[in-house]
Order: sequence, then structure tokens, then C-alpha cells
Amino acid sequence: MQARVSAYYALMDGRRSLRHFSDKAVARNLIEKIVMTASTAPSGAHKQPWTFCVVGNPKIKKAIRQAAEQEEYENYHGRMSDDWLKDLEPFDTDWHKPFLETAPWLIIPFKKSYDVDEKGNHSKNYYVNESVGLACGFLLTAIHNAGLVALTHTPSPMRFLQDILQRPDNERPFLVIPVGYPADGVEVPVLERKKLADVAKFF
Ligand code: IYR
Repeated sequence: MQARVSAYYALMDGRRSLRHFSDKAVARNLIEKIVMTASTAPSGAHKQPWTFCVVGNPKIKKAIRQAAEQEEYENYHGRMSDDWLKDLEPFDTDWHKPFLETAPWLIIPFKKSYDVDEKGNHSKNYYVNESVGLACGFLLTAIHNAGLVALTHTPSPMRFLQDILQRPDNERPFLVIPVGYPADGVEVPVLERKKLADVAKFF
């Protein structure tokens, strides 16, 4: 058990968010299994209130990039506070989002605030944000375990994804997660993670 706990910590401590992707293809069946892994997450009343939209079509990726860049342009030119922009400096981000076209797959989890059955009847889902957040965590670990990289991207507001992917009214976009291989020679900023004592209190 000690060995398994340590090995898993080392594996997960090696995960990093990537913003520069290779266009190298990733087999669809890998992505399918990764999404199935995400869908094993616990959810309120086991409602599994999520739809993972998986985009590999270059035309749709392009449309998503264009719409995301329009929103991000506004974010970086007035909608984000000076403090926020300063906090992001180490990550060298701006409104350009080429990875939305370069990465072979974009996984876009949608949260379902309620379900609709074949007859159009509505039924409630519970703890939807918590549930979908957990499923996205499972998704990221599965991507990392596969030897692939990802970015948790939030091109807010994300309403355009609803329109481009023609999702019904009970679904709302939660994140945009490009998945693939790292670009050749890509580097990530040096980051330190908080120590145990800074993130946990034992009672
Ligand atoms: N959504 C913007 C800004 C951004 C915000 C946070 I908080 C980040 O950790 C990274 C980026 C963008 O993607 O550039």
C-alpha cells in the first residue's frame, strides 16, 4: 500500500497543464476509454449529469477557436482586472488560442442541470457542479495516465459552445479540455506545489 500510494503521488505530481500541442493524431478509442473513465466519477444520486462533447473535426475546432478568441480578446482588453492579469504573467497567456486547432481532440464537458426524458419530462439533478468537477478530475488523471497532456481551459463566457455544438437547454459548457501530445521542445513554467501543511490540517 505504501508503495502504491507513493507511486501514484509521483505519477500525479508529474502532471502539468500544457498550452502548446503537437498535431500528432491520438486514436479515438483511447479518448473513448478516457471519457468512460471520467464517467466513473461519483455524482449526486448517481445521475451522472454530464455530456462529454468530443471534437476532432477541424472545421468545428476552427469555429470554436474563432469564438473563443473573440471572448478572450475582450477578457484581456478590459474584462480581467489588473491583479488577474498580473497573476497570469508567469504563464505567458494571451487571447490567442492556437491550441484549440492544433490539439487533435477537444473534450468539452457539459453539465446537465436537469435531465429530459424521451417524452420531454424534466427531472432534477443534484450537486451538479461538484459532480461534473469530479468527473473532470477523473478525466485529467486518465489523460495523464495515458501519457497524453491536456489544458483545463475556460474561454468565458462559454455560451458560444452551446451554439456551435447545438446542445439542448438543459446543458451548459463546463470547461474546454484540449488533449494530445506536447509540441516539440515545449517548456512549462517552474511551479512549486504547496506543502502538505499548507493544504491539509489533521484533527
Ligand atoms: N481564460 C483565459 C484567462 C486565464 C485565466 C486563468 I484563472 C488561468 O489560470 C489561465 C488563463 C485564458 O485562457 O487565457
